[in-house]
Amino acid sequence: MEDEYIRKHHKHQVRENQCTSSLVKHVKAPVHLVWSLVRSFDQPQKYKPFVSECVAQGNFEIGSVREVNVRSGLPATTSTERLELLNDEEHIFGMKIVGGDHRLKNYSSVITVHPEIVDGRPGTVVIESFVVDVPDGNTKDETCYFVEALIKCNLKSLADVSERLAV
Ligand code: A9S
Repeated sequence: MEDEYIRKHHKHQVRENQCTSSLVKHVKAPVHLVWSLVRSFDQPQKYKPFVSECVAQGNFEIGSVREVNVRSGLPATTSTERLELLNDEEHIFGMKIVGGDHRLKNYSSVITVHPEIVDGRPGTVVIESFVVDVPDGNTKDETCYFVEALIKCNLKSLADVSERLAV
């Protein structure tokens, strides 16, 4: 079932020096609640554990830019990110990282959320895909592993926050 969504919404143009992957997370909370967290371009810290604060210009138009400050202990302190997609009908969120003191060049990600029924209760399937340059000195596998680990943390936290709100 998710494969259909991945084929439809998570196709990225991947160049030779880039890596791409997609991750799926099943959340025991209704889709409107999960979407309300995912779509908050100006407040990624609502669920992203590595974000300490965020300042966003513009109000959710495509092209709006946010300055993300990242918690200490990570290989970065800031990330400048641009809103690429925000579709409240189909629940599609897309962003590109356009700056920052980190090594993720040409990073682009798409998150889609889809309703599902789990044990007779409203649930949500979250799919997140990305494409990013492989930094000099790293392999595709290392880069994919690094980014997938971070996204897994983000999706775990999104599920925890959503399920806590859904009680
Ligand atoms: O925030 C996201 O949606 C995804 C990622 C991969 C963000 C990664 C990150 O914020 C760190 C967690 C600080 C790791 C950036 C931009 C660079 C890193 O090296």
